[in-house]
Amino acid sequence: STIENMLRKAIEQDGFEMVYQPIYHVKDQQFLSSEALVRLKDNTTVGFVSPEEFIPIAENKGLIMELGEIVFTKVCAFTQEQKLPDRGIEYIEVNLSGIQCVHPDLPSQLHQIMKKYAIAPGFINLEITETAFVESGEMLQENMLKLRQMGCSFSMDDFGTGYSNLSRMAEVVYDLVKLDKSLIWPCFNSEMSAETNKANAILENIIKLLQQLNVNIVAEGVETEAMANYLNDRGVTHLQGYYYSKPINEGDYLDFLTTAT
Ligand code: G
Ligand code: G
Ligand code: MN
Ligand code: NA
Repeated sequence: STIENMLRKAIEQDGFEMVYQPIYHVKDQQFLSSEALVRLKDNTTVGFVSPEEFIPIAENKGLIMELGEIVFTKVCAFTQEQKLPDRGIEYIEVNLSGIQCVHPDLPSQLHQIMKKYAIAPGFINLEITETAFVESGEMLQENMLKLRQMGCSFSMDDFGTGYSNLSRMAEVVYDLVKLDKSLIWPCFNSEMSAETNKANAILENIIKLLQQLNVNIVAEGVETEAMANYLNDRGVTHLQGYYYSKPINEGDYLDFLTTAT
């Protein structure tokens, strides 16, 4: 496909760029973390191809480990060059796809890159989708254990979208759960319907459940002040979304950090 060709070319010719979406820490009232998201430059349109399109192709064509290496190297190089920990940033969240999570080379790949750029593993939070957590077997457990022993932390991403296998919530270890926007947005329909009321009941009780599991919660897709207030009132600890900032390039992220708060 054309996307496959673009991917292969980008892997050879440094055709990727990372963007960062700041995450608001309610208790500290500051943007102490961010999510790193990869962008594939599209030279034909001056725009970008969405990762929703090219990540699945990278996975199917056996390119995802190479892409993951590029992504992680960019995050670590940026962190070192710009001394993000000295700017108060506590950690950066990096997405891992299902195939990366269960690849036997993952822990050593990440370890080598962190070592090369002198990044403390505690600075790295790995986002694994709910579905991968639930489907995965021993390889994921082994990889996570190794990475956790190094000092990395974990987020369960897209919570509420896959098979929320609640019985496994007790077995797997994670530091943060990211509430998907599809759990949040239906609570903010303009007309108050029975559906809105149910969506509210679901969200409120999921928040309570996660609080009882003693896990921090990141709400995704926070687009309005009303959403931010609602989540804040219910004790959600971390807020992420366009209300605060879109994912922004390195330069804009540095500007954001100096002007925000
Ligand atoms: O904002 P955005 O369109 O970037 O994200 C779309 C999807 O692509 C998200 O679900 C996200 O998990 C995935 N994604 C974005 N960046 C990366 C990355 O660096 N690695 C992997 N594996 N997935 C990513
Ligand atoms: O699957 P994951 O949670 O990693 O993907 C994050 C995706 O959500 C990215 O595509 C990112 O650009 C997008 N995103 C982040 N904040 C918002 C928001 O407030 N509104 C919308 N519509 N998308 C958002
Ligand atoms: Mn994510
Ligand atoms: Na994701």
